[in-house]
Amino acid sequence: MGDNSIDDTAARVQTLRSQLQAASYAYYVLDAPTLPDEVYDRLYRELQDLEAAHPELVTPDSPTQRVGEKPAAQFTSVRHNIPLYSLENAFDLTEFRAWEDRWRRQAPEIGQVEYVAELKIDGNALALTYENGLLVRGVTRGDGTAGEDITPNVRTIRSIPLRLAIENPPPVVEVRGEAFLPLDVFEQINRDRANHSDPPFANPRNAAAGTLRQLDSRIVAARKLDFFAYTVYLEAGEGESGGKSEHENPKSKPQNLKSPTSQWQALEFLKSLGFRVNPNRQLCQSETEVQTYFDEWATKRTQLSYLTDGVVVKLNSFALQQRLGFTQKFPRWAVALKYPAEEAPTILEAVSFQVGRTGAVTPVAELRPVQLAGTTVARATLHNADRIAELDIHQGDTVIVRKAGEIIPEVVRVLADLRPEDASKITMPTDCPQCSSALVRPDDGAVTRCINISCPAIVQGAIIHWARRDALDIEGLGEKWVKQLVEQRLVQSVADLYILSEADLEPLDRMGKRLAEKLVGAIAASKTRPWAAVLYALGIRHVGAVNAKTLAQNFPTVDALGSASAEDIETVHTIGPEIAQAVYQWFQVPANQTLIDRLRQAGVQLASTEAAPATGPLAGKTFVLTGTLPTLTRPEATEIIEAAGGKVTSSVSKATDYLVAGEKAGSKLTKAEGLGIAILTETDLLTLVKAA
Ligand code: 3BA
Repeated sequence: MGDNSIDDTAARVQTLRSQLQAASYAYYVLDAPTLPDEVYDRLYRELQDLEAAHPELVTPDSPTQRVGEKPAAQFTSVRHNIPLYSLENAFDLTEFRAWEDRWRRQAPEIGQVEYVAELKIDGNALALTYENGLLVRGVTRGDGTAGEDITPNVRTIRSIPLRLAIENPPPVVEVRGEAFLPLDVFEQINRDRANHSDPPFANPRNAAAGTLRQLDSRIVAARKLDFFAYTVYLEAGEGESGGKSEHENPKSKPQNLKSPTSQWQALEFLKSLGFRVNPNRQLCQSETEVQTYFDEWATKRTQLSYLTDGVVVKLNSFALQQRLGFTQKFPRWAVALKYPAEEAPTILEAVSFQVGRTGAVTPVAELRPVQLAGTTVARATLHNADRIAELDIHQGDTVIVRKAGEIIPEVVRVLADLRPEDASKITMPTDCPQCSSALVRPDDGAVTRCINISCPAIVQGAIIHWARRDALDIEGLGEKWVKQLVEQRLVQSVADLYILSEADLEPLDRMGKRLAEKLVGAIAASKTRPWAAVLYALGIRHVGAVNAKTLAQNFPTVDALGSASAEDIETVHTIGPEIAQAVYQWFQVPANQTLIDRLRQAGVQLASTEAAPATGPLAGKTFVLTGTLPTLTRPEATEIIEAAGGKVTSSVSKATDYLVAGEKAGSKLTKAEGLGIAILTETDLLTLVKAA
């Protein structure tokens, strides 16, 4: 390649980067998409390919550098140059007035002031450092003095720019704000966790905190965190303290930069740097305007896609902020005006124990109905045996239930003083409430389980999961039919569905001939659902719809997956050791093997059906992928090979033409070398696709 074409490539890479960056900003920060997904994906792929072929052109602010890295061993603790103070709370307007009186007494010369009212996002504070415009560090708040360096995780947050959007940025810029999980993402995570019998996160803030502290940033990338910025320090350097830096040394700043002198300007400035800034802010000229804003958002906030727990009120002028300064813990110029938590007292009438499809037994409080956050709550979760013991909960107790956002209500406290005499203590049952077999609880787990695979509750749950829209999509197979089918022992496993006849179904209560006919048809139609959906439907722990799709792409047949070792499975990008182990173990259980055999007989799809095109540069060639490739995920590499007419299989044999090996390649590499099979790097592969 001549110099010219290198230059051309560099220029193209630059163009792609700015196009992708602009589209991503429009999508994630402005919430106003400019490019269709397909176009974005095509440009992204082109950039990825160019970078793979020219690793020297990769830069840390490239849109490809957000995907996450392999697990870190642990995070390191970093001291904040400027501490992150806490916010003083005011729980009502009287307390807000008391706060105002206090600072006025301290600075009696100050007359009328302007406040900035911001929504208080219920998330986790982060401090982001930019050096020469590039994001170099992201640190949690920690105790305010020192936090954890979680830079790889921060890089996955799409609304955080990897490079500041201004020319000639100051050498060091520190931006602070709140990382949070949108409610729909939070709910999806908890649904997935429930499906895998993992304990749910109590609220979006805990889920965000847990996500930010994930050692595997690939998991973080999948969780879609978001970020609102609210503080910026220019030239935040060693030893400087809060709020001072921007006024003391104006000369060393680039001439064209106008430093903000108020919180309102700072928020506008953060927007110009490329950050997402919460749009629902307001300048208030009086305490009354603060009150109006607070009242207005008390209801409007319930419509937002993220949780807020109050309003942060800040003196607008930086000069006044500086005049007031800080106490040991708080800035004197800011206060958090909190909304009351959505809690209410009621009476615990009984506790029932639900058995889920994984056998997990969940205690559920049956409550005297109570109004909470606009809905009537009659049931609340008690989570698990530990929680019951901790609460020391008794029948008839007065309990406090809480509901925040869309979260399942929970019992948070017991008012033991109000307990009726001789109330009986609630304990976890020793036997399954559905099938009476003994429940087990592993020493290391919070979850109590029924392990009888024929337990009607488990079978019912498994069938309902199997019939879900995103699984086998069996229309009409709802709870009332499943219950009868299981009770009458017509169905004891999902495989039994496929031998049901209309005559079997017709006698069911309220079924009739027409419905029976429809249902048999719907069950038959489910046989064409793709292998990925079937894999998801099997209900293997940790295998939600997304993981199932990834696994199905990398293991195109049930036999390939069933014969893979946990290590093989783990080499797939985004599949961690816990998932890999769960899949491997599932296939080792003889009853599960029998289930697969019966499904195969029934004609359910246990392999991918997309046939590779017979033409293309790689036509007729068989590839095996192993290890972690530098830029491509397994599904991406598979797609590239298949698009070029090649075939990807999971195990190395004499029929294999090429092994594409990445980092951490194991036994497959050894085997391929033994068989004399050609070994390719990712770059070799891409060259091969292009050259041919
Ligand atoms: N503004 C949280 N602190 C905030 C800068 C001060 C501040 C917050 C805020 C101290 C929000 C305390 C942790 C911290 C940066 C210290 C907000 C929010 N302002 N809008 C006044 O939305 N949760 N939290 N973060 N420094």
